[in-house]
Amino acid sequence: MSIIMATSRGPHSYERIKDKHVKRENVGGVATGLKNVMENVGGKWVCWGDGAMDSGFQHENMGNYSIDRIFLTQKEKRGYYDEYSNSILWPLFHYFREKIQYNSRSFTFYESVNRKFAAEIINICKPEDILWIHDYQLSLVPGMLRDSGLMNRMIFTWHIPWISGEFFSILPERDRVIRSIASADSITFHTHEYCTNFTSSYARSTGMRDDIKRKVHAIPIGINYRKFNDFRKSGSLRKEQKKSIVFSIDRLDYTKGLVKRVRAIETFVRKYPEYREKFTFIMVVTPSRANIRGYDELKNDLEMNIGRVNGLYGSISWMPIIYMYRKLTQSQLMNYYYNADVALITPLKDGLNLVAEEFVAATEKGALVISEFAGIADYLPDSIKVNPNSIEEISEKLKVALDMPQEEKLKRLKAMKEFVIKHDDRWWAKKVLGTVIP
Ligand code: GDG
Repeated sequence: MSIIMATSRGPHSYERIKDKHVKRENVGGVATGLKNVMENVGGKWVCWGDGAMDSGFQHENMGNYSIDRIFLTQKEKRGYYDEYSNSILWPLFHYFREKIQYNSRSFTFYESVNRKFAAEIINICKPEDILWIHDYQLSLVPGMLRDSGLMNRMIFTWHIPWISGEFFSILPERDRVIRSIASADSITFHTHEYCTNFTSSYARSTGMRDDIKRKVHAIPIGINYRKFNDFRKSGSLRKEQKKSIVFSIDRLDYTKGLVKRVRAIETFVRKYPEYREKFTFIMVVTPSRANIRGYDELKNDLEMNIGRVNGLYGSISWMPIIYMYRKLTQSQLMNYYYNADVALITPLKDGLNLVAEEFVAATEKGALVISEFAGIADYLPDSIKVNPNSIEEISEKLKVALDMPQEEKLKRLKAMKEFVIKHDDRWWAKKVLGTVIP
């Protein structure tokens, strides 16, 4: 058995820095998880070569698997990626109706780029290969492969939320999108709610329900727990802290609830002055989608709010918020996870949220405050759940986390770790592949 994997962005890209080719790893949890699958099972990985020097690496041999890169013009990138994927599908599938910047021209690019992916897959695949297509950028690929007559076993994995049938019906191209996805043999989501929503969206579009149900599976993506555990055992992490550390890391995105989180810190400091100088909120925001309209404004709004809170309550000896706008290395990130007392993760909507899983894996003492609208909240009943739309509630739940007796924290952490260990990246891949392998 061999796999043909298709994702919009690949496991790594090549950039030119000071006249040298530099390999840049795609550090997110999805890329790492899929890389492990490919290393173990073998096959071909079709992806967009978005690095400045990727054209020198169209076909790259990685040992047990190889990478096939597809190249896009600037116009294709804008229409397919910036516009249709990230300014229409992304806000739609996170219930941000007012952020949807619809234009029908971008769908033409989306369709033609999906066709490029499909053509490459058709070109390289053998009848026994399993095709595993990922996420909202490639929703038309399954249908295009079936239309070409390909009968291979096919899995489609959707990484973001699937919304209610009524909201999905806003999309003018809804029938094309859902019929294409439905032509895969197995469709996986992170939660049962997304499965139910998908089934009812399909029923609205086609009038049929029962034939799709058996193909749809809730299988939440897991992380490489072993990596976090080994890092922890290396012992180089511990820092003596006088103040409690509250930590968060997110890509810069309006779905992540960043401004409300900062305003919740402000409310907390105002309402509970006894906590001043006793904690620090370390907020890391990773640059993302810089070309897309609205992301710059979000950054300005966020930074103005952080400045205001620090201006109001900070002193020479204490700032409530330490803010970083940059990408951390993996070991820096692990250090923050390890040393944090509380992870404050409050997306307004999130498919799953790998950061929550990573924190649970890395910490030995921390409490997790998690938005009830992140998919992972369904699986971690021992976390402290919060409605991220309420600044008051975030501030109260932060207090609960900071005040929680050590014994209670450890008891909850043990239960959460059990989930993350059992449902790791290997479990996920095996379970997903198991939906098409008898
Ligand atoms: C999508 C869905 C779903 C982030 N900044 C740095 C860094 N990261 C890593 C984290 C984590 C990953 O990126 C982010 O994953 P999330 O799940 O939190 O969020 P999305 O990127 O929006 O992912 C989401 C996911 O797909 C999987 O299906 O859970 O709901 O939106 O792994 O650690 N890593 C390093 N430095 C950074 O600055 N090293």
